[in-house]
Amino acid sequence: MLGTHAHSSSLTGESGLGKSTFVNTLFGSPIFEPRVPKEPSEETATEVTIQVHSATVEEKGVKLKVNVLDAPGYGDFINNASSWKPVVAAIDERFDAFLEQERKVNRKNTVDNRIHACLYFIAPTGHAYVIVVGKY
Ligand SMILES: Nc1nc2c(ncn2[C@@H]2O[C@H](COP(=O)(O)OP(=O)(O)O)[C@@H](O)[C@H]2O)c(=O)[nH]1
Ligand SMILES: [Mg+2]
Repeated sequence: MLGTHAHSSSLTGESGLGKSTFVNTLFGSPIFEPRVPKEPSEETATEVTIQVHSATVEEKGVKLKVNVLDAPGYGDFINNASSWKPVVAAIDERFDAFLEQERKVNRKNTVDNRIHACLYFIAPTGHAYVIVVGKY
């Protein structure tokens, strides 16, 4: 083993666009569990939450810790004007946490949880890209 590297991504887009499937295929690892249909009586979320899915993938002796931030609920409501806020907050928080560690005298055990890549999925249906984030 040559050491463990970490990579964090943020995954954003409406439900059912294939985000989880894409990430599982990209890393060749079941980072996201297969989708389980909801019971009709099950309560649906009323706000966007951030869920972190992690896995360690290994290729030719190099281990990579993959963290994927999912934002279930993004763009799924009638009013999606604030859907972007938890996503941006999660990116900012991780950046701030890294900066805080960089300011310390001892930076030996620095953990880098910053988001390295943001993937935004656009629905292939409809006539145009509906801007959820663009107005702010
Ligand atoms: N036809 C087709 N179906 C896909 C593709 N990617 C995902 N799916 C299906 O679309 C559904 C939603 O996928 P999922 O990855 O859970 O979407 P998410 O809600 O954006 O994470 C699942 O039933 C997948 O099997 C694709 O490239 N083509
Ligand atoms: Mg998903």
